[in-house]
Amino acid sequence: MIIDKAEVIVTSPDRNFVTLRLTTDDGLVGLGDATLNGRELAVVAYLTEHVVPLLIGSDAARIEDTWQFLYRSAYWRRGPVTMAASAAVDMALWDIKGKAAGMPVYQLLGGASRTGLLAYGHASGKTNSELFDSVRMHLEHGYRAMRIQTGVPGLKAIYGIASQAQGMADAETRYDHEPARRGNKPTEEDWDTRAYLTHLPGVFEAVRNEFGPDLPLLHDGHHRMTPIQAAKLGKALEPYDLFWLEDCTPAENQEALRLVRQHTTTPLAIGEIFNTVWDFKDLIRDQLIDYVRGAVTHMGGITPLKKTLEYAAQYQIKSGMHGPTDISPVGMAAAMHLGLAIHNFGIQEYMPHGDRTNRVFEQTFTWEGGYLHPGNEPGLGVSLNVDEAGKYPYEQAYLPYNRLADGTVHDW
Ligand code: GCO
Ligand code: MG
Repeated sequence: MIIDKAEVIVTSPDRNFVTLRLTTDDGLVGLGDATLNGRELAVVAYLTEHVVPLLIGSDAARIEDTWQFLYRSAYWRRGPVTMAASAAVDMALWDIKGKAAGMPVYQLLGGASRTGLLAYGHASGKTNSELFDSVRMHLEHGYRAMRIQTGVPGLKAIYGIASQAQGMADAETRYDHEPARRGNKPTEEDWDTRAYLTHLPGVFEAVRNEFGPDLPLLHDGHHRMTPIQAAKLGKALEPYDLFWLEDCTPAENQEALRLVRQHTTTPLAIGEIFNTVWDFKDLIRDQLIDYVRGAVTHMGGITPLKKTLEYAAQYQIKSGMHGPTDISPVGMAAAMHLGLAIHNFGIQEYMPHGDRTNRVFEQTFTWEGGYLHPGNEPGLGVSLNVDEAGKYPYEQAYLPYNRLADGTVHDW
C-alpha cells in the first residue's frame, strides 16, 4: 500500500470543492475533503506544493504516523489552511484502510454505537410566515430537529436566511444552503445587534406556539455578539428550551463563554472555525460548552477530531459536527462514520447538497426518519466521478461580510 499518485481536484458543481485523491500501488483509491470556503486555492497550493511531494512513495497504512509527520514536520502548526490539507490526507488514508480491510470506516473506528445519526436542518425565513413554511418543509423532508434563523426588521440581508426573499429563488443556490457568492469581492451585509436581540425571542415564542414543545430547536449566533449580549440572549431564550445556542460570541475569545455560562442554562455549542484540540481544551476542561462543533475537514481529519471528542466525552460534552454545504460529501461521510462510532454523539448538521454535487460525488449514505447513516461500503462510501467534476471548473467566490450602520466592519 504505497502511495503512487496524489491528485488535488478542484470542482465547482454548486460551489467550489477541493478534493485530494490518493491512489496506492495496489490500486486502492482514497478521497479527502480539503474545502475551505472562500479560500479554496490556498489549500490547493499547500497540498500541491508542500504535501503531495511528501506523500508519494510513503506507506498508506500509516495513518497516525502520517498525521504526526505532517503536523510536526511543518514546524508552523495549526491554522485553517494547514489543517484542511492534513484533514484531506487523513480522510483519504482512512478511506484506503477501509477498502483494504473490506470494511466501512466506522467499523475501523470501533464499530457502530447507534443505528443512525440524528440530524438537524436549516429552517429560515425573513418573516415568521416564511420561517413556518420552511419548518414545515423540513418536517416533510423528515427532519426531527431544526436550526431556526430569522430576518430582523430593518436589516436587508443577514446570515442564514433563505434567499427567496432576496430574489434568488433557484433552489440549488438558496442562500441558506450557500452563502458564498461567486464573484471577485465579498458582498456587504448589514448588522444591528440590538435589533436582533429585541426580535429573536419573539420569533422563538412564535415557533414554539406553532410547532409545540417537542421539536428540538437550535440557533446560530455566528460570532456576532459580545459576551454580555450573548448572556442576555441565552437567558431570554431559556423559556423556549433550545437544543443549543451556537457561536454566540467570537470564537477566539474562549473566556467569553465563561461569562455567558454564568448567566444562562441554554446549552452552548462552538467550534466550526476551530482547528485543533487546543482551541477546545479550556472550553472542555472547564465545561463551558455542551457541544463540539468541529468539522472533520477543518480539524485536521478523523484522527485528531476523534481524540478531541473522546476528551470531551470525559466531561459529558457531545459532538455536533459542522455539516453545511461547504463540507463536501467526502467530509460529510467522514463525519458520519466518526459520529456513528463515538459514544458521545450529540447531533449532526445536515444540509443536502445540490443535484450537480451529488452527480460529481457518488455516495452511499442514507437519510431515513430524520437519521443519517454512512452506508456499509468499504471505506468512506464516496467516489468521485471525474468526468462530471471536469465539467465545473473553479469559480472565485467569497463569503459576505457585515458593516454596522456607521460603516464599522462587524463579525458576519
Ligand atoms: C453552520 C455555519 C455555516 C458557515 C459556513 C461558512 O453553522 O453551518 O455557521 O453556515 O457560515 O460554513 O463557510
Ligand atoms: Mg455555524
